[in-house]
Amino acid sequence: MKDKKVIVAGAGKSGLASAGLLIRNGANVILYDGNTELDKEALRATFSDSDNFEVELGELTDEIMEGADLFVISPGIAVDAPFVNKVREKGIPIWGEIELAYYFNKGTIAAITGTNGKTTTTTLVGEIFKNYTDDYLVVGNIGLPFTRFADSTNTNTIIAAEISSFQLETIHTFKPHVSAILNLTPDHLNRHYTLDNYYNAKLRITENQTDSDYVILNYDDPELRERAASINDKVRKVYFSHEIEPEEGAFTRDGHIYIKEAGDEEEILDIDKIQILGTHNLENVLAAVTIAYYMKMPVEVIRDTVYNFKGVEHRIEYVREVNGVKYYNDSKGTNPDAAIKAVQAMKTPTILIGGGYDKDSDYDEWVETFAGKVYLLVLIGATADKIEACCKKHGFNQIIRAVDLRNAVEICYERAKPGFSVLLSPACASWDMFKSYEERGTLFKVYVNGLEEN
Ligand code: UMA
Repeated sequence: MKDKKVIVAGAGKSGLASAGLLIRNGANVILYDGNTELDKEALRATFSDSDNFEVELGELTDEIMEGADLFVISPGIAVDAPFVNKVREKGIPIWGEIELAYYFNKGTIAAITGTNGKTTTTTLVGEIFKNYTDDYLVVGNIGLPFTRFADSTNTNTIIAAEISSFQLETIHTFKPHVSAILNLTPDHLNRHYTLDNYYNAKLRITENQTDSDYVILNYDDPELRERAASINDKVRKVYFSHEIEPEEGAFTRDGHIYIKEAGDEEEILDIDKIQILGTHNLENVLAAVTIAYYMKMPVEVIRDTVYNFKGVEHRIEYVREVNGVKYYNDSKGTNPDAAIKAVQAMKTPTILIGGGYDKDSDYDEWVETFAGKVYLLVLIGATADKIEACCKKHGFNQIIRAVDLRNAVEICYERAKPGFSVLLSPACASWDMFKSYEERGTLFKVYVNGLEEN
């Protein structure tokens, strides 16, 4: 990368980390962002000690692109955005942020994708790594760009990487030693247009793997099971399941998780001792255990870590009890499928806060889970009309509109009876009202923590 002219597109977390990595390694970097409202000087000041760093906002002109050797794209930028097409037409190579990180990486990667459960599984795998060695990383879509750390890895580093479909669209040589696809359900249709495109992007996690690598697959996901046939047949396929006992991989029997490898079975742990709840979390544990096992983690480390694991922030996270009502933050329920799992995990009548940014999702199945569970739906955000229409179609009429999240929490506080639960699980992304689902969940917790007991 020394003395190369590299344009880094997107001045978010990924772009800033990529720019830093490139600057550290001698490239001449132009950080580009389409948003003219950003503070150019503040961005410039991020790397104030570098002479090889410029910031450009607004239009990506021919002048900026002149002589560029590489274009590094952030995951949030659509690969068919008009300015990206211009870059492509000019023949400038386009690498995703993950590809750039991989170029510098020396460690062994366990890469995890899927529609849901990625963050929980990646976090748990990361915890297992942490309990085994100091030389580990947890990176990727989880919120810590891989490019931030890629050039500090060595051949002993083990890396748990959460990888989104957006990130996989722009890989070229990225090759995890162990990859995992947790499930395939509809999401992000506004970006990928078709389910085929979306699922194929996810399957790309395996495209450079060879016969010394593994892909861990959820046998119980019918869509994934069918599409697994199209995976590059060099890579070794390993399944996890709580429905059958696969020939190679993890399964449940008599309340325990086992792994079978080359005909040998090993008992890994007792399911009763897992603290995170719900079938989806059992799947996440099965996935994490299998990934860790094939990353050669000792079984005792895997077992102890799982037993101590309490879950992830914003994922059916218990916040507090007020007036006999339990409040849960599931801001990470950013699509109907994830939100269905949260509704199903509730054990009491529930007031649900839903709605947000429109990703062209279909809400029917989500609304169908409300019967007998959701007492009231409080709607916020851009999708409120669409969700309300869908609810009415399914005969669910217990709906109140809130002006914002604070107001939604107030409505829940007034309406919830002792013994109820209040669940923020929007089934939508947050980007219409918040910077991220983290901001949405954090604000929810602030409002809930401000409620008074009476
Ligand atoms: N931008 C442009 N032109 C465009 C679109 C965006 O210039 O056409 C600019 C924006 O003005 C903005 C920047 O790009 O300044 C944002 O880039 P980004 O959206 O890639 O955001 P990052 O902060 O780099 O965050 C990304 C991931 N975001 C997305 O995929 C949308 C984060 O995943 C990830 O944690 C982070 O990199 C670190 O790897 C978030 C996410 O929502 C959590 N992911 C989706 C999901 O989980 O469902 C896939």
